[in-house]
Amino acid sequence: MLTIGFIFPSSDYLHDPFRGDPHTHFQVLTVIEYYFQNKVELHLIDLRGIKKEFALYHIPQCDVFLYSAYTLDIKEQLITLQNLKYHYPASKHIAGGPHTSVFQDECLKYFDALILGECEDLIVDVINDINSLKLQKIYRQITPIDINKYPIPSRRYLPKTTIARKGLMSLKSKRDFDDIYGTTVIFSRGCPYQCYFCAMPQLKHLSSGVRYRNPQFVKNEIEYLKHDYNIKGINLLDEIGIPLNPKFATEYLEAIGSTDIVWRGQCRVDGISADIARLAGNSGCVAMGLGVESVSQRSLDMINKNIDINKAKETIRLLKDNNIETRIYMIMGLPGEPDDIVEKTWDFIQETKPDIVILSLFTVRPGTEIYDNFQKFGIRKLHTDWDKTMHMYGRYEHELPSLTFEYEKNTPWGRGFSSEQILNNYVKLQSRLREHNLSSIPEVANNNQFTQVNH
Ligand code: B12
Repeated sequence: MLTIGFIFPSSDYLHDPFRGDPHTHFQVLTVIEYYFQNKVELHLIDLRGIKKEFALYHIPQCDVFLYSAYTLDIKEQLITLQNLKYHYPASKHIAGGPHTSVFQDECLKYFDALILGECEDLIVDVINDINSLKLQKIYRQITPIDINKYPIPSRRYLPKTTIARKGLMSLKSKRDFDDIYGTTVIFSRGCPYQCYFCAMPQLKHLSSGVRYRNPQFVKNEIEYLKHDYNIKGINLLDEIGIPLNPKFATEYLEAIGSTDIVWRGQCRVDGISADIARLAGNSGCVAMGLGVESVSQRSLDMINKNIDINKAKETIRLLKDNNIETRIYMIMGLPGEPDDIVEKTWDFIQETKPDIVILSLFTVRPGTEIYDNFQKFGIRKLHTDWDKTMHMYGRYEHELPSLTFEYEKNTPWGRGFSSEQILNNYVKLQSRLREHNLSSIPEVANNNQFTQVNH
């Protein structure tokens, strides 16, 4: 029998790594089990909360180790891999995920094989090739798979206590959901947009467009979570939580609504009409995060966000009108920002009155258009210390933000901000948000109920 262990890294840069769940792992392990049943023994090796120096002591011996490589974790993942190779020299180490797609040659120096793109079909070849000692270096899926064809991603690879958690559904305005058990779900793959600051477009060479689970699948997965885990609330991790096509969005929201659950999610500002906002509220949506990103239309245009700032204002109002707690995601340090970005952002916040503002620092990640062509965006220099590509600060009491890039003095839009100025703007705005009880960052370390899973 082949023993396979899928590693989830410590994620120690997160204030609470249990705000999210390892969905890639649930999906991949479920698919392997679906094909190979009792011919494999599967482990989800969850290293969250474990100090990096002790992680190795928690990893069982396996024939094959799997890794989903994210840029922020790559250093830790490679240290784990090297330690495991030392102890289990015959073991095979296979990686997929965003970082491997961007740095294929580099990753092949360490991993025995890479899976690029979706793996539901390829994983069968990979395991068969391991069994017949014919493992190849690269497996690539270039056509999108049908995500409704496979079983519901099973949560049984982790303890029940890890899946059903309190605090995930907490709201700012009322305490009604503090004590209910919640978990996270993801019902879609991909995104049809090409935002220049987002790592997705590069991955889209491998699978384009956005695909959702069908409404019946969505309903079945929620019923499974209710039945097996006593889940009463869910947090949708999809990038576009409400599908953009109004007809499909209606069926989709009705499916969620029919399960009588409360839910929260995140979405673009442009998919929300008055009807959709009403339907979302009626289907149990209690909170929504909106990717506003910037109040500067020039910055929005430069990052190819494809939204009009006036639509952002309208969407905030539509959600609030339907009693949906509205959180907005904002970024400081984007190309194209005017000198008075802090004041302009503050004016926008006062005008639109979101419930919470989740403020991040701009981070240039590999796999993005800005990373590939940074000069076009007025950037003089990029740093490649991947450990520093965390975009939220202030969750640890004494943490000092830093940037991974520097603008030119003279940029295509005029004078570029120095790194110091950007950090000052960020800290100034963050402090003002805190003073007005609008920040997602808790004042007191243990009061973390509003902290988000951030992207
Ligand atoms: C849900 C999600 C999360 C979840 C779950 C992550 C997980 N590891 O399962 C949580 C909330 C935990 C999370 C956290 C973070 N995330 Co996230 N996340 C996503 C999101 C929205 C969907 C990923 C997902 O689960 N999809 C569903 C699964 C089934 O699909 P999949 O991941 O694409 O995997 C399929 C294939 O790619 C392949 N595959 C992938 N890896 C592997 C590995 C092996 C061995 C095999 C065989 C196959 C395989 O098989 C799967 C089935 O086909 C993506 C954006 C996106 N839409 O892809 C961002 C994204 C992956 N996240 C990102 C980031 C930056 C983070 C954080 C670092 C954010 C932060 N600072 O807090 C943390 C990292 C935490 C961690 N250590 O994992 C970036 C990664 C960029 C990069 N270059 O690394 C993305 C691309 C968002 C973005 N637009 O920038 N994330």
